[in-house]
Formats: sequence, structure tokens, C-alpha cells
Amino acid sequence: MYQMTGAQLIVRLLERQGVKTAAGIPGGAILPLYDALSGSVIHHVLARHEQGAGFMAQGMARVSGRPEVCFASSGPGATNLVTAIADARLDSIPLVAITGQVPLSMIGTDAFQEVDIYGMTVPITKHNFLVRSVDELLEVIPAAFRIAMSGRPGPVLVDVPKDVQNQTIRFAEFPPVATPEPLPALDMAAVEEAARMINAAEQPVLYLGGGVIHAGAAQAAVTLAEQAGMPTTMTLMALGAMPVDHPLSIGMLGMHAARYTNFVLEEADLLVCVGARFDDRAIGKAAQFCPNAKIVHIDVDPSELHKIKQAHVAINGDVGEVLEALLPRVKAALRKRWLSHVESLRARFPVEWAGQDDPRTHYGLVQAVAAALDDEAVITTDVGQHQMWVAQAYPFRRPRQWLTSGGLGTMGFGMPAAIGAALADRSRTVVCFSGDGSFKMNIQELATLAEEGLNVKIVLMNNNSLGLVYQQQNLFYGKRVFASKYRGAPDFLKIAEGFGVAGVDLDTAANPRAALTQALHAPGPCLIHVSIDREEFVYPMVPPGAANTEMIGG
Ligand SMILES: Cc1ncc(C[n+]2csc(CCOP(=O)(O)OP(=O)(O)O)c2C)c(N)n1
Repeated sequence: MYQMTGAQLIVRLLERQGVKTAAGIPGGAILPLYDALSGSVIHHVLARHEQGAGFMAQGMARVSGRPEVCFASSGPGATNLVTAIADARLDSIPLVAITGQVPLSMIGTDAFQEVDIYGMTVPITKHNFLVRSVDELLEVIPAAFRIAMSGRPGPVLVDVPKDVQNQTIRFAEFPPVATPEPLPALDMAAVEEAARMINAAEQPVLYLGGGVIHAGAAQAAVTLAEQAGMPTTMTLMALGAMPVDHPLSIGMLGMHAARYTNFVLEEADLLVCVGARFDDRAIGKAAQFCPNAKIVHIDVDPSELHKIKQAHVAINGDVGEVLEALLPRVKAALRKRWLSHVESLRARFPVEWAGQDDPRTHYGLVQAVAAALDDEAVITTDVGQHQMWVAQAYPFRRPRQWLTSGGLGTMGFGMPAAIGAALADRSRTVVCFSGDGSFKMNIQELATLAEEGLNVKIVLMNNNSLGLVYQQQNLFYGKRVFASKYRGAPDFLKIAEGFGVAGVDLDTAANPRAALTQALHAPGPCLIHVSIDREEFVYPMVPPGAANTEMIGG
């Protein structure tokens, strides 16, 4: 017979689940859990803001592919987690958020630091729990992990009242360690039909989404592309699924794609969509996306099928399993005519990265960082122009090399996610490309970074503005620039120094390339500061609401 408190039980269940590291901030309503955590093998990372803790857990999960854990206290602690949870939901990241709550008898009394975090997170979690007795924990904690990792991954919140944490439980056996639930059997008739359509197509395109990365199916997707001679495009979330320099890669599609990529899609007669969801940033105006193509849609989440585009064949299942089932049924094809047409479009609309030889320009900086690192490095970004420049110009070559907030587009994601990535695998160099607007949204996590001594390099692309907003106002609001240029200009290097993080200023470096390389290779955290011309915009660009073929610039 085991006997322990609810708090101790939670910690034991997390340990049994294989949790090695978790991030959070304590407070009154979660102190029993923290007390139990103090005696655990789990490494607790003390974030400086709960949103930072949520993104650290996300960073770990995006690298490991496993559910990772964050903690917050009740009330403001819990509400500070909300953005990171919503972000995990939109990018399908397995996350288990555990919050403290006021004692059961006080719920509903507007007690100190009481919020209904259960109610608030209903629409942004895959599932959530309010635990009402210590006995429930035996089921709820494993269930949280099982739900987070089964099928389409996502965030689960477990709200645990303080008295439940303090209750004593006696039990005979620990529940089994949670594993993903099996998926329904594949519809083999649909697989056969998809294979027939691929074999019959003359101008097929493979369209890969983040689901390919989550499912560990990148290699199978590349094999399918090679076998069937299919040019392959990737969403922002799928970058790295096929190496960018693979001859069949036509790069990212959508709002900031290369021109030729969107033109290739325009001419497709079959679109094989794998683990992607026809997001508006990827497809532009839905009615005009791939106007001539039949659609095969493969997704683990049945609610994505036919949601935005009616599929001719829809297959619900693990995308890796579906691809393995398709491969023996898909004929080897060279598709010389189609591929040479794709090449002619590529040659007609060449991708050029202006200033690419100068590490003090936006593209040049991205390429100089890439040149200094190997493919083992992990790259995170914040949200804005810098995010799109990195997506366009960084040569991603492997799954989970690239962590970005795609669905929610959350400024402040980059640095705590980079901390999480480094916590998940301390052997890797992690680079966070940030903008000066985004960086300030979780700048306090420099303290956490310094404390943990992680190998995280922040490349701060400083245009002293909310660049992407400034760009939109210039292009679509008659150049009426409002609330997007900063008047103050903080000294980021001094701020970093104040937090105990070393810095390098490429603006003043005699040899910026050498200084960059040295900073990237020196162990430990570092802030690499570069001024970027505010008038540099992200091109090409599909104007909001337009079709992908109506790109401007570039
Ligand atoms: C939390 C949050 N607030 C507001 C926005 C809207 N937004 C998108 S990009 C952007 C500007 C980003 O500025 P910065 O981080 O400096 O990057 P830059 O575009 O200059 O590269 C803003 C305000 C957002 N995405 N996230």
C-alpha cells in the first residue's frame, strides 16, 4: 500500500511519465505541489513570467515530440499561462499545464486569486480537468498525458485545488504510464483511391504541414515525393520536413512564399495534402487556391477534413501510417515534363536574397548564421518580419530544427521556446531570431537563461519598430504610420549585461562575420545585436484577403 499526499502523487506520476524538466512559478495555491517537487528528480526551471514557463515547456515539446509540463499558481499565475496554452493548441503541441486552485470549498466565492481557469481554457485546450478529490489524480494525470499525445497533439490543463494537493491518499498500485491511444484502422479503399489519383495525375504537388513533423513522417513524405516525382511545398510549420535543397522542394507556400511556388500550385492538377489544414496564411483566398487541382487530404484529425477545402479523397489516420500504406501502391514516375516546367518557373522567378553577402542586412544575417552552424542547431523565432525572413532564407534540412509560433503568431515566443529547446537537449546550439518588439515581450527570461547557463544565442534584428505593422501600414493603410515606430531605443546589450548575459554588437564590430561566428561558437548564452533598416520589407507578399497568385514585390 502506498500513502502520500495529492501533491506527492502528482510529482510521482510525472516522474513515472518520464518528465525530466518542468518550468513554472510557485504561488500560494500551488505551494503543496512545489513542496513535493523540491524532493523530486525533476529539474524545475524557475521562469520569470508564467507565459515564459509555458513557452519553455512548448520549446521542450517541440524538440522532444513528447508532452512537457509547466506549472502556475491560481489566479494571475494561471491567466499568464493562457497565451502559451492557446499557442500550443493552434500549433498542435503536446503540453500539460498544471495549475493550483483555491480550496474546493472556496471555489465560486471570489476568493483571493480565484479565477475559473477551467472555464477560460475550455476553448483553447484539447481537454481540461478540475480535480475534485485526491483519488481522481490517479486517473487524471495519466489521462492528461494520454490526451496531449494521442492523435493530433495538443495542450491539456489540470487545475488542482490546494486542499486536493494536501489530501492524503492510500492506494495499492500506480496506474500504468500513459501511452498514445491507438488510432482507428485506415480506410484502405480511400488509400487505394488516393494512390490511383496520384498515379493518374500529370501535375501533382505534395503539400506538407506540421502534422508530418509531429507524426515523425518526414522521411516517408520525402520517399513518396521521390517515388512519384512530386514537387513538394511546405507550410511554415513543416519547414525542414524535406531539406530545402532537395531537388523536389519548392519551399514554403503562401503569404511570403517565393513567387514560383505559388505559381506551381496554381497549375497543379492534384494536391496531396499531408498533415496540413489549409490555413489562410498558406492558401490565401481559399476559392482561388489550386483552382485546377483535385485534392487528397490526409490528416489525423477528422475535423480538418473538408473543413476549408472539399477533398476528393479524405483519409483519416496517422499520416506516417497512411504514407507507408500509400508507398507500395504509388507507381515510380519521373514526371519529366512537369518537373521541367516547375524548373522553368523557378528559373523565370528566381529567388534572390538581397544583401546576402553582408551579415548586417536581414537576409545576409540569416544566411551568415546558417553558414556558421550545422543542421544540428535548433532555430526559434519571434513573430514579425524577422520570422518571415528566417522562414524564407534559412536552409532548414531536418524536422524539429525550426520552432516558430505559426498559428497564434505570438510575439514573445522566441526566447523562452529557445530556452525550452536547450533544456530538452543541452548538446545543441539554439539560436533565437528576434525582433526588438517581440524580444521585449518576454525579455525577463534573460534571467532564467543566465541562471540555467544554456547555449542559447539571441540574434536581435533591431529596426526599432514593430516592423511587420510598419510594413502593413506603409503598404495597405496609405503610409499612415501610427503606433509602430518606437521613440525610445533601449540599449539591449546593457540590458543583457544586467541580466548576466554576454553581448556582441555587429553594428560596431570590425569584422561582423567573424564576430558573429565567434559569438555563435562560444559556450553559454549570448545576445547578438544587429541594426536592421526599417525600410526593409518582407517580399513577396500576398495582400490580406487576396489570392496567392496576386503577390506583390519580390
Ligand atoms: C502578442 C502579440 N501582439 C501583437 C501582435 C501583432 N504583431 C505582429 S508582428 C508585430 C510586430 C513585431 O515586431 P518585432 O518583434 O520588432 O519584429 P519585426 O517585424 O520588426 O521583425 C506585431 C505587433 C502579435 N503578433 N503578437
